[in-house]
Amino acid sequence: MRLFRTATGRFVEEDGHQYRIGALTWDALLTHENLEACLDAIVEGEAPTHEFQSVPLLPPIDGQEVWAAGVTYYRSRGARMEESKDAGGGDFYDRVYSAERPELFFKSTASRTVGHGGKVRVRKDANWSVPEPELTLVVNPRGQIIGYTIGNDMSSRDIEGENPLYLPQAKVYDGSCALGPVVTLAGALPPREQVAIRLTITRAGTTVFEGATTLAAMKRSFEELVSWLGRENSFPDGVVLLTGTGVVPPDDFTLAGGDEISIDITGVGRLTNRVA
Ligand code: DO4
Ligand code: MG
Repeated sequence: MRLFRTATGRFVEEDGHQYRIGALTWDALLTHENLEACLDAIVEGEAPTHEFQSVPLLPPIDGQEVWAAGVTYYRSRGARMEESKDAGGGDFYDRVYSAERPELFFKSTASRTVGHGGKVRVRKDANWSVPEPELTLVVNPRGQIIGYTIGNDMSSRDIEGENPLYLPQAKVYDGSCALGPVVTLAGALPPREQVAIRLTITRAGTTVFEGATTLAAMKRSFEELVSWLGRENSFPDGVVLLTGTGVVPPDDFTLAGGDEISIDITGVGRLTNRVA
């Protein structure tokens, strides 16, 4: 089952048919006591709709905060250590990779986040910018993972590399996050070792970077990340959590205006955005 948030309302999809969710807002769905039963009742009680076809998709968040985990893959640890070695920051990334407490940071709000087909941005005061393709957990206020979507944690590597204390500026700015296209409900995601995450960047029709990993390479469990995030923090409307990147373009790569970024995740779909 998949959930869609669109410009004309919310839809649930089952077996290739879409059904309009009339009465419930996005926040009501994400905080629902029994989301699966509620969606089953809609699928069984309503006729499928065709009005869904050409409706623009919105990012799958409304009142939810967006958080992110970092250095959850060995590849990310190595890339951060390299980019911050001149600033003496390398050791911190090595330590957080194997520490019990994960790196968790506030990433975005709904107003800074774009959906499938929206434009992401690079900072004007950065000269080394990359996308980060990340499986993203959709979590209800009770800390239960109710679904999965795709996240792009846009990052300014020169700013974060200059000083780890600049992380919020490297990570949080207008257009710094893309989410979507849909939410695949929990239970519909294949086993971790079968879930591939692929990043493709094209410039003027030519592929300039392609790379992939699988969830099997992630060091931490989803439950572990959610449990740390929920320590001393409550999320009345639920929260979405990007789980870190295992795909990093080479150090001489930086995004340019007009680049097209596509992220494919097995069982979730493809999120595509252009750089403004
Ligand atoms: O520690 C810096 C950010 C790490 C990150 O965003 C990632 O590993 O995905
Ligand atoms: Mg990241």
